[in-house]
Amino acid sequence: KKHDGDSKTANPNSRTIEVLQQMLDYYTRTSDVWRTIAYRKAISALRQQTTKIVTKSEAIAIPGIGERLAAKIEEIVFTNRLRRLENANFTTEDHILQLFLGVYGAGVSQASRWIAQGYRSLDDLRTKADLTRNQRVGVERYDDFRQRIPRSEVEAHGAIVRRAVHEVDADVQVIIGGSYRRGAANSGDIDLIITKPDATIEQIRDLMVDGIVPKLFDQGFLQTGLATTSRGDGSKWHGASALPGSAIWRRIDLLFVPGAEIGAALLYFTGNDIFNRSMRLLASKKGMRLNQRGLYRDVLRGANRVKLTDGTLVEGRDERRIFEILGVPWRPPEHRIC
Ligand code: DCP
Ligand code: MG
Ligand code: MN
Repeated sequence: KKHDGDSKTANPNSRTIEVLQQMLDYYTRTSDVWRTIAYRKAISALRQQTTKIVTKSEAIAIPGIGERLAAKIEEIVFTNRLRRLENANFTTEDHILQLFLGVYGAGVSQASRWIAQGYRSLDDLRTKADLTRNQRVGVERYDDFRQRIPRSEVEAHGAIVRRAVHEVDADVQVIIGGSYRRGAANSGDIDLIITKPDATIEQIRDLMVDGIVPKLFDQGFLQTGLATTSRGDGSKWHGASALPGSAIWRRIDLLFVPGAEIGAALLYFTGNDIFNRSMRLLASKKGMRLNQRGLYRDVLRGANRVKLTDGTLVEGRDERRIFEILGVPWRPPEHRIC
């Protein structure tokens, strides 16, 4: 019988797995897809072994473990560690990479480029790097944007925008989406869906961008706008806001949604992202297509499921109907966490 509950002592390869796991964590963080797959496979193969794998040739004999990983396994067993993990550069670079990944809008490629250019701290970035305006805001407001936003504060930001909107048009709705709508106790940013039953997206965007956004800047609520990285279709406004009397900037997204698409938009902007992916996949299996604008049928697909036509809109306005048509029992937002 195995040791009670302690899998570390139960598996003869537990130490090897532990070291490989640290490498896997690193490659996951750096989005190194191929190494991530190789390390996952090797770890799961090792977990199934009942004897301790010691040599490279023993390791290679196991399906799922290739030559280079086999060599690493042998090194771990004989030295009880992996040189690569203890390489000083590797460890510090990993920490710096994580630091730089925290800059709003910076992905792995940008963060790695800064490291390659010799930058080692946020101060380096601030004083020496050639930053875009977005990146500069991300660096200056690093600590602000990393903090979670309590639910009550998300509500307060929403209320300020709603008041400004209603002074101009009482029929425009401001709905707080994202993790807030899923019932989260705190959020990473504030997602506000701005919509009106019979309005087009142009009408809502004009109202917001020409009228409300400048007004909210004048009030001192909005602090800065942030350009979209993806090709913007004008349906969003990204920026930062702060409550009166607070020095902390929060990330805020204004999402402009025509009345005819509010159901699909609510579904999309409530998430979470994994839930959205599973709903889109389901739609595609049923020969339909779901996106943030609506549920469509008769989408013609060619080789490799490449979309050839947009298809006909089935439902856009009613969130519940989209569930019904897809044959999925209604899931309240709080239960859309995958
Ligand atoms: N979304 C998505 N896929 C993405 C990004 C976003 O489907 N790659 C959808 C689902 C999200 C919603 O948009 O719930 C809002 O995006 P956020 O990045 O603001 O994520 P959340 O609001 O869910 O979480 P957080 O509290 O971190 O803001
Ligand atoms: Mg959010
Ligand atoms: Mn958001």
